Formats: sequence, C-alpha cells, structure tokens
Amino acid sequence: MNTPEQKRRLFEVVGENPQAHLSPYCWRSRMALAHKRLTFASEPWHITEKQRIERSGGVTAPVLVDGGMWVRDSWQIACYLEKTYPDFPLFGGAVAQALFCNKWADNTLHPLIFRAVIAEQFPLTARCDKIYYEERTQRKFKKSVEEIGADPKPARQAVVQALGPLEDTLAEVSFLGGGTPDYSDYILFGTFQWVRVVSHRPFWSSDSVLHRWFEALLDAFDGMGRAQPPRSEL
Ligand SMILES: N[C@@H](CCC(=O)N[C@@H](CS)C(=O)NCC(=O)O)C(=O)O
Repeated sequence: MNTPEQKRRLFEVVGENPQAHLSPYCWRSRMALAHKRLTFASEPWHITEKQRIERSGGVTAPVLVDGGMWVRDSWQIACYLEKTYPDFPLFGGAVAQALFCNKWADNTLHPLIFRAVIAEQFPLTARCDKIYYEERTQRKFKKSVEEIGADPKPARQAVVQALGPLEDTLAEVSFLGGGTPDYSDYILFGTFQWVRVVSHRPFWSSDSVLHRWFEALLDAFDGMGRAQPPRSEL
C-alpha cells in the first residue's frame, strides 16, 4: 500500500545542487502543505524537464500530485488544499488579502528581486537548464542575464522601498495572518526564502521587524525553512 508521502508529491525546482530549492512559488506550496499538516514527497525538478509534469497541463512548478489529482500553480494548489483539506485554514477567512499578496509578490516584488539577485542566482542554475534560462530571460527582459546582473543596485533600492508598507504592517502585527501565520505570510516567505537561497545579501538588517517575521517563519513547522541551506552553504 502507498504511504501518504508516496501518494502526495510536490514537484519543486532545484538548481545544480539538488539542495538548492530556489523557487519562491514552490516554497509557498511547501509551507501550505506543512500548515495543513500534510506529508508529501519532494520531487526535485529542473525547469527543462517538461515531460515529467506534462499531466499537469502546464510547464511550471510547483505541481502537486495528490493521489490521482494533478494541480499546477501555487495559487491553485493553495485553493485546492483549502477545499480538499479544510482543517487548519490557510486564508484566515480573507482569501482576497492573500490574493493581493500573491499579485503584489508576482507582479511587483519578483521582477525587481530578479534583477537584484540574478548575478548571484545564475551560477546555481542546473547545468541542463542554463541555455533555456538564458534564452527565456532574453525573451522576457530583452536583455541578457549578464546585462541585467551587471547593475543590481537600483533594483535593490527599489525592493527596499517597495517593502516599506510591509515593514510598517509587521511593526503592528506579528504576522499578516494576525497572531499566527497564514497563506499571505507564506507567499511572502517564499519570496524571501528564494532570496536567502540565491543571494548573500538580505534586503533588511537584523534589527528590522522583517527580520523578526522571517526568522519566525524559518522556525515554523520544526524549522522546515531553516533546514534549507542558505546561499553561503550551497
Ligand atoms: N504562477 C506560477 C508561477 C510558477 C513559475 O513561474 N515557476 C517557475 C520556477 S520559479 C518555473 O517553473 N519556470 C519554468 C519555465 O519558465 O519554463 C505559480 O504561482 O506557481
């Protein structure tokens, strides 16, 4: 008989070092599964291995396989988990708040962070993915990885500025979910776990409330996030 871990699998992007879980989106799903107390087996995945996730109907990870069900896209996975496993609610009642965080992270933070960290991230990319990654970047940004990475400073400053309202919020509440974290926190945790994995430089100092919030999430679920080696150890 299959164990629940064998039945439930999460395809997650890894770099050349399989310990480098470098996708913010995959971290969202990982945290959502842990929040729901659902065990799963991790399926390390390279972004060119499209055939392995063909049954999801798409070309990106995370992909969750839950029994016979294939679910793609971190937001869809969160909604699927909430519907299928209602215990330990992910949204604290406010789906719209989490949706806003999702869109803010995807559309505002990630393009800026990408520019700020790409020079440090690219060396971690799996050898089999490098050419695809370079071509995709060129298509998307009309610039090469080298050109984008040459001057991370303006992007770094823009990220710090964009984080102001989040910092102000977390000065008043422990988590976006209130007293305890919810999916809004996991969305943004995924963003900064990506930064921790690919970059030597965080976007805040150790006396910032953002640091306090992030450290608490690294410790959540028996330190699942902290078990991920940071950039200096990869
Ligand atoms: N909206 C998707 C975005 C997922 C995504 O872009 N994943 C990247 C890894 S960080 C990917 O699989 N890229 C493969 C590709 O671009 O071909 C989600 O939230 O799951």
